[in-house]
Amino acid sequence: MMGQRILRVEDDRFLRGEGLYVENQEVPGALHATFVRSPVAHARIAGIDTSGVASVPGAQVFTAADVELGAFPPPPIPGINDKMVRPFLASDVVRFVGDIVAVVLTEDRAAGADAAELVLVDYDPLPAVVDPEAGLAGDVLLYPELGTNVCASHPLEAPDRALFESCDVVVSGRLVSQRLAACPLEARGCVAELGEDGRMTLWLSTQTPHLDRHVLGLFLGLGDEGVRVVAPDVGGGFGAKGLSVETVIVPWLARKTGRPVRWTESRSENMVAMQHGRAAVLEFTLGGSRDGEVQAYRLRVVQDAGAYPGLGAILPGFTALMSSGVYAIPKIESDTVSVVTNTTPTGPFRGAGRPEAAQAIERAMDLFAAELGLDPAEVRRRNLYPPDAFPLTTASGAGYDSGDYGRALDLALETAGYEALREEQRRRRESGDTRALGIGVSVYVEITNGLVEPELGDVEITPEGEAVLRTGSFSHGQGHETTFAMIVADRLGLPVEAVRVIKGDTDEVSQGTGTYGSKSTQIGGAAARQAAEVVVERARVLASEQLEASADDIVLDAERGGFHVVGSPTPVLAWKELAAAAAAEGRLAELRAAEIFKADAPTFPFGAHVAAVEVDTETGEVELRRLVAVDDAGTIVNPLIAEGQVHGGVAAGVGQALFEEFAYDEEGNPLAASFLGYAFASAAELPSWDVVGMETPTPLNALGAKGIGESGTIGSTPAVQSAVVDALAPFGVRHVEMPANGERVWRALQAARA
Ligand code: MCN
Repeated sequence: MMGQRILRVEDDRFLRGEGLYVENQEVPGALHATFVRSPVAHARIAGIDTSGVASVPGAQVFTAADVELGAFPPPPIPGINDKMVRPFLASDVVRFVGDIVAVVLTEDRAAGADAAELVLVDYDPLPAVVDPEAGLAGDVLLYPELGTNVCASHPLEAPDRALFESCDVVVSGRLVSQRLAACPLEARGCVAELGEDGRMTLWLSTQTPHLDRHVLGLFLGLGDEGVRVVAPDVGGGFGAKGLSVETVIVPWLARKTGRPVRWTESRSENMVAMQHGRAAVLEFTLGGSRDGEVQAYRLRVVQDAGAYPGLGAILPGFTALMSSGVYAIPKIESDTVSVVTNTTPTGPFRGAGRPEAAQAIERAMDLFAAELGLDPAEVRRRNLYPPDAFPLTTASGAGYDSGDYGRALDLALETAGYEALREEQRRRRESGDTRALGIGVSVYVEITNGLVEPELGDVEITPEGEAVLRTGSFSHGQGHETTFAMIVADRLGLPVEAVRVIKGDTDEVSQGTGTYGSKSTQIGGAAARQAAEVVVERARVLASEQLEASADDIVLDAERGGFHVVGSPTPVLAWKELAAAAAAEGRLAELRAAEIFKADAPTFPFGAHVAAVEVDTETGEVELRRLVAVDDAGTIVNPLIAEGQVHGGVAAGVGQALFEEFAYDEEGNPLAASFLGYAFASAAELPSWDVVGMETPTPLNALGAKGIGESGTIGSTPAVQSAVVDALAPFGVRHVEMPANGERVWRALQAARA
C-alpha cells in the first residue's frame, strides 16, 4: 500500500462538481454581510454617515461603536509589540486600503452591495508609508503614541566585527522577496448560526478548525464547548486561511441579530483583505576562500508586517533559523526587524519564511561563484553538508535530521543535462544569439513541523468491518482523504476504499492542530498509523476469543485482511466477521483507538532545482524553458500526490520569480486587485516540470516522512531568478529583482548597456 501511485479518491467528487464548499452550505434565513472598506491607505475618520442605508429595505448597519468585540490582538508570541492591536472595525483611523469601517446586513447579497455604497465616510488623509525600510525610518508612524513602526525585532546583540576578516573574497547583495497574494481559487467565506442551545456553529473556509473554535470561543465568551467549527471542502489556503476579523464579526452579528449570517468575499476583496505573503527585504554578505570554501555569512531581514502585526511579523525567525541552507558555514550572524506599514497585513504564504532564506543564500552563492569565476553548481557542491554529517546543528541553530544534498544536486544536474546546457550557452554566446540562454541552480533545505505540535489520529472499525479515521489534520487540497486512508489501510490490511477520513468538524474530531508548515503527514499521518496499530492489538484480543487461541498467537494477515492463529493460515477471521461478532456482543467500542503523536523535533526536507530560461535580449522577454525539481521529503506515502504537491508548489515559486507582485503606489493604493492586473500564473505561462523523487527517511516518525507541501515553492524561485541573471551575465548584469519579468529585464539590460 505505501508508496503506491493511487489516484486521489476526493477527485471524483471535485471533478463532478460535487464538492461542498462554504458557499454551498444552505442555511435558511441567513442574512448577508457586506463589509465597507477603506479606499484610502491612511486617514483619520472625520465622520461616518449611515443614514442612507435606511433606503435599502431591511438593511442594518453596524460601525465600531455598535460592535462590542474589543480588538483583535497580535498573536501571543514573545517579542511582538502587543500594543499594535487591530480594532475589529476602525473607529478613528484607517491604516490600509481594505481596513473595515462598517458592515451591513441585508436579505440578499446584491442589496448588500447597494447598502454598503450608501455608507458615507469622511476621511482626513494622513501621509502613508508603504515600504518597510521607509517604515523603519519612522517619518510616518502608524501608531504615533508608540513612537515607532517596529513591531518585532531580533537585533544582533554583539556583532562580530571580524566575521569576514579571514576571507579572501567577500560578496554582498540585497534582494527583495516581494509581496505576494496567496490567491486561493476559493476566496474566504463563512456562515454562522446560533443554535437554540446557545451554541454557535461556524462553517468556515479555513486550515485550522480547532484553533479557530478556540479563538472564536474566547471572543464570543462561549468557550470551546460553545462553538462548533465545520470546515467543509476548502478550495486552497496556501497558508493564508484561518479565522480572521471578518469571520469573528459574522458570528457576532448572528448572535446579535438572532439570524444566521453569511459572508463570501469577492476576488478583489480577497486580494486586498486577506493577508499577503513574503514582503521582506534581505541583505546578505558572504565570504570565503579563493578556492570556493564559504567561511562566514551574515543576513539581515527587514520584514513588512503590513498595517497590523500578525504572523507575518514573526516569520523572519524561520528565515534566520534556516539562513545556512544546505551549506556547512562555520560562522553565521543574522538580525531581523519587522515593521508596520500602510498595507495589507502579512502572514504565512506557502513556504512562510523559508523561501526567503533560500532566496538569500542562493543569491549569495551565485555572487560568490561569479566573483571567483567558478561554476555555480561546483561552488555549491564544495560547501554542502556531506551525508555522514547528519544529524547536525547549523551555525544558525537548526538541527537537521537527515539528508543527502550532494545526491539531490547530482540528480538534478544529470536530469537537466547541465553540461550540455552550458555547452549550448557557450555556443549561443559566441554566435551573438539575441535569445540568451540562462541556467540557474538552487539547492535548498527547509523546515517542516517547525513548531513540533501534537496531533490526533482516531481509528474506529465500523459494524461492517470497514474503518473510519478521524484526524486533527486538515486537508485543503493536499489529498489527505487518500494518503491518510492509505496509511490506515496499510496497517489494518484493508483496501483503501474501506477507510473513510473525517476531518474539519470540531464536533466530530475531538482535537487537532490543523494544517500549516507541511506537518500533516509526519504528525497526523503518524498518529493515524499509531492508532491503527493499537486497533490491531485490540482486534487480536477479540479475535483470540473467536478463534479460541491465546491473543499472543493471533496474527493479522494484511494481504487477506483478517486474523488467524500463527502457523495455521486457515481459518481467517476477516475484519467484517470480527466487527459483526464484536457488534453482536456490544463490544465494537473496543475496536477504536485515539492516539496522539508528537515528534521530538522538526524535519528538514531538501532538494535541488535546475532552471533554464531563454531571454530575448532585445525585448527583455523571459521564457522558462525547463525546470527540473528533485525534492526529498523522506519516505513518500503516495508519489503521485507528492509529485502533484511539487507541481503546484513549483508553479507558485516560478510565479514569484517571474510574474507576481502585489504592488502599491506611494500613497498606498494597490496597483492591481484582481486577476486582470495581478499576474497569477496559469498553465498557459508554464512548461511542465521534470519532477524527480528521492527518499531519505527521517528517524523522527515511524513513517520516515517529512513534509512535501511547500518544497516546490522553496526550491524553484532561486533557480529561476538565478537563470535570468545568468542569461544576462555577459552584459555585466549581476542582479535582477523579482518578479524578473520582461520590463525588469529590459531595464537591467538598458542600464548595463548605458
Ligand atoms: N505526502 C506523501 N509523502 C510524504 C509527505 C507528504 O505522500 N512524505 C502527501 C501527504 O500525505 C499529503 C500531501 O503529500 O497528501 C502533502 O502532505 P504534507 O507535506 O504533509 O503537507 P500538509 O498536508 O501539511 O499540507 C500543507 C502544505 C502547506 S503548509 C501549504 S501552504 C499548502 C500545501 O501543503 N497549501 C496547499 N499544499 C497545498 N496544496 C493545495 N492543493 N492547496 C493548498 O492550499
